[in-house]
Amino acid sequence: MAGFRASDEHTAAFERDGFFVAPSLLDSVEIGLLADIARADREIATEAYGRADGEGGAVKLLVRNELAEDDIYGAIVRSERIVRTMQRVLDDEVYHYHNKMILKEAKVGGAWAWHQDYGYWYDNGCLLPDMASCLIAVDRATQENGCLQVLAGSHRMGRVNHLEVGDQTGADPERVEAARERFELIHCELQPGDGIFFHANLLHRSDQNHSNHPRWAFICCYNTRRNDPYKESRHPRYSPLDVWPDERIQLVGDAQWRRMQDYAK
Ligand SMILES: O=C(O)CCC(=O)C(=O)O
Repeated sequence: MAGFRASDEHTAAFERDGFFVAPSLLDSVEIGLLADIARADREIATEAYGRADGEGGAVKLLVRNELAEDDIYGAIVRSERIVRTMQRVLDDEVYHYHNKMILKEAKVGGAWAWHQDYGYWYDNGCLLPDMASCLIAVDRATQENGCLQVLAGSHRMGRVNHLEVGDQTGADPERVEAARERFELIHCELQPGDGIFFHANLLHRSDQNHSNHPRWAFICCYNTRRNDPYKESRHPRYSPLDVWPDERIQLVGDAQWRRMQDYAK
């Protein structure tokens, strides 16, 4: 679905369920480039860090606040198909809040505790939960390798208190237990390139990966202009986001991959 654009049905699903899946958000060439580049990316290999999951494992990730002009990550974050969709579902101009690569490795990949992203971002000076993320499956995501799980409609609960779970911050377990009785649990099984757009108050989690298959995902997080944080924090305040044509994902990705191969010679 190169050139994906959100429809009224997508907007309605986002309002009702707090998320929707966009199959083939990145086409096979684009996701192939992202997977090759990310797996050969020295910064990811050396800088990704672990956070204990409270279940004896650790999640591994690399968060980036800055966007480069010449890499595939920046081209995806700026792509019209994602930015225009975010603007539509959040009903405002959006800017890049940060992006992250989730490295859920085969056999050892850690779990994510139930949480809302706004549970983390609330303390960053964001007054409104008018924020959202787009998760793109780098690898096939299944129940076996710890795909994303969501409680459909739980974003309407508003912000839930968050407490420490291992090195992570998790939503109040009593509230989560009650929410599980009322909101449908969906396992978001995805093919490489599929995307999920989800609201910052949607409760979500994922299991440890005991399978032989890695489950990496790239997540682009956006804030709205009207929700410019009132104070400095670890993620940026508003600055205009340059929106790029969708075709630049492949153009920039191809060039980056060629540079990486030349460098490796
Ligand atoms: O990839 C996952 O399983 C979840 C990641 C997540 O929830 C997050 O980064 O906030």
